[in-house]
Amino acid sequence: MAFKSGFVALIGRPNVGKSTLMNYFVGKKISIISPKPQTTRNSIKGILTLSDAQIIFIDTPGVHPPKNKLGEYMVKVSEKTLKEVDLILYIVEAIDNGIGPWDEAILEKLKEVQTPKILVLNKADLASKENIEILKSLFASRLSFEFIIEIAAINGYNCDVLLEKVKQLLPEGPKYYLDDMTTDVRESFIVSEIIREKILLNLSEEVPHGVGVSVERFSERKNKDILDIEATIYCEKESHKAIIIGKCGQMLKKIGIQAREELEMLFGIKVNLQLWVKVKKNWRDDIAAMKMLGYNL
Ligand code: GDP
Ligand code: MG
Ligand code: K
Repeated sequence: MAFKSGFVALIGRPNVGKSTLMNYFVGKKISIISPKPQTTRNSIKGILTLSDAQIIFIDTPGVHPPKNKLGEYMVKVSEKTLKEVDLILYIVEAIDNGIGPWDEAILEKLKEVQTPKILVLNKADLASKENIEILKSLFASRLSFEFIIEIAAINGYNCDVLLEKVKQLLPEGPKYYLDDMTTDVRESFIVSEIIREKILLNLSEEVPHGVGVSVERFSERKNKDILDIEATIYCEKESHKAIIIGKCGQMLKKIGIQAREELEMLFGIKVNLQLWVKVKKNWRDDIAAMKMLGYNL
């Protein structure tokens, strides 16, 4: 069978379980890739590579749509994205009793695009069979879906069935991302480059050249809209360490604030950034150290 691949947009109002579903499919491989400006800004991609398919999930429009701001969310669910992806997973809650204003707005938007759509009734673990059937026919009467399926992203119920449907609807295509190109490398590289840039911006030239940044932690806090990032700035001399830290830690604080602001814009989520400074002589000559510092050798 031919290899299939494609981009799948996850849409739905806040808290329906978009991130939980993407995490279920992609697990630890979840990635936040440097967005191309204009197009996929703030969208989070999770890449699932299987033997016969590669599925790139896009949690659109951002990791965390502004809560209770329907208008803003709908503006960000760009028609362009919905038209460009290969498949739309529209997620609602199986416990819903009817179609609320968020879903009315989403349905309106979806009417305008020809992209194949699957309606996913998530949180089936909390819903009655009757309610699931009522919702299925209610939504089917409003819009045509390729499939309608109930799942529970929290425990994986029916998720394998959903995955099969997704694969079925994807076009034949190439592997857009290499298997072994772990996306963690990409995201930590982006983070280290941003921190390095802020060091360069704030310090005289001789210090930044001897500086490398290693990202030790990059994780989204469970059920919170916060990304925890911990990184160590390596430099070659004690005197450089003192300069980077600055008087009473002022310089490091400034670098940290600037880096954090940029990371928050990039990832579209609040960032808790912790920075350390360590001396490691001749780190640039040391391949192992380079790898540790995020250079993909
Ligand atoms: P998002 O805003 O659409 O990304 O929603 P999240 O993935 O952040 O999930 C919102 C909340 O719903 C979290 O507390 C999840 O643990 C919970 N949740 C997600 N999927 C399920 C499910 O299948 N069953 C139950 N009971 N809870 C779920
Ligand atoms: Mg989410
Ligand atoms: K979260």
